[in-house]
Amino acid sequence: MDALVNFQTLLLAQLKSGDYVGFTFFIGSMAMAAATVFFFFQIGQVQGKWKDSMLVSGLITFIAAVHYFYMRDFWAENQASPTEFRYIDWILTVPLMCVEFYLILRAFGAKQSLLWRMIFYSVWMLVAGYLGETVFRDNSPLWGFISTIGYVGILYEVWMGSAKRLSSNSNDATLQSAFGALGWFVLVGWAIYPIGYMAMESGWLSGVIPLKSMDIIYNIGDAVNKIGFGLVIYSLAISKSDQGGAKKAVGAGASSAVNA
Ligand SMILES: *C/C=C(C)/C=C/C=C(C)/C=C/C1=C(C)CCCC1(C)C
Repeated sequence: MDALVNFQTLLLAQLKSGDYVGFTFFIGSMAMAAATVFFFFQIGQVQGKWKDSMLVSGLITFIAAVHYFYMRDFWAENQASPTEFRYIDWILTVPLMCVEFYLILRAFGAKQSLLWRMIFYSVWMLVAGYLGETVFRDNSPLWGFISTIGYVGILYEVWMGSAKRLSSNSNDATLQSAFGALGWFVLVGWAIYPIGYMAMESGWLSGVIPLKSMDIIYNIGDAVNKIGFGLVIYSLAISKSDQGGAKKAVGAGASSAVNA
């Protein structure tokens, strides 16, 4: 009985009407759940190694969906930012996005050192951001700056560093256009987060955009970046699988022609 009651408070903490921040948590949890179902089902539609890429896309939105259910509840009960859940989510999902880069570039010679560098930059970025939002809030601009160094490291790899070189040298137009789209997600989509960070109380933008907008901005960022990123991977995986299928069909046609 107790467990049942707890379960109800977990899922049913009420959002009050007019609680727009709360609604974006709710929409976020549903969008992430729906995207997860989609990505997992599509694993069956793609071939070979592309199944790994689709699995990782689904894991990213799955982890986010679970966190969004908790965050919605936390917000409904406390009307305060669920900072811990937020950063636990990010520290799991951002490295998985680095894994996506590694997986699509592996066939073109990506080394594990690239993966670990990108993961190191993201952990750096997120730990510094967390400290700036919690323990050292009075110094949030300084910690935001330290965090940005990690962000710039990721940008460097994707726009100029070895990830970029592998993509440019790949001679594969489909890969290059997907890689380019992912690069824009990292440059523009991820830039949403520092804006949310600066909207926090005492942050640089707190007078400019309304208080309480921090979570709305983070929620929009997550939906755009996690689902959008996954969709780019999906379309790459699908077109690669189709190309593979087409080649096989041509090959089969050729051999039956030979047989005939
Ligand atoms: C799915 C979640 C994603 C893609 C989260 C990305 C988060 C960031 C790019 C956060 C960046 C930050 C800075 C660059 C400076 C201020 C502190 C952060 C952590 C908000």
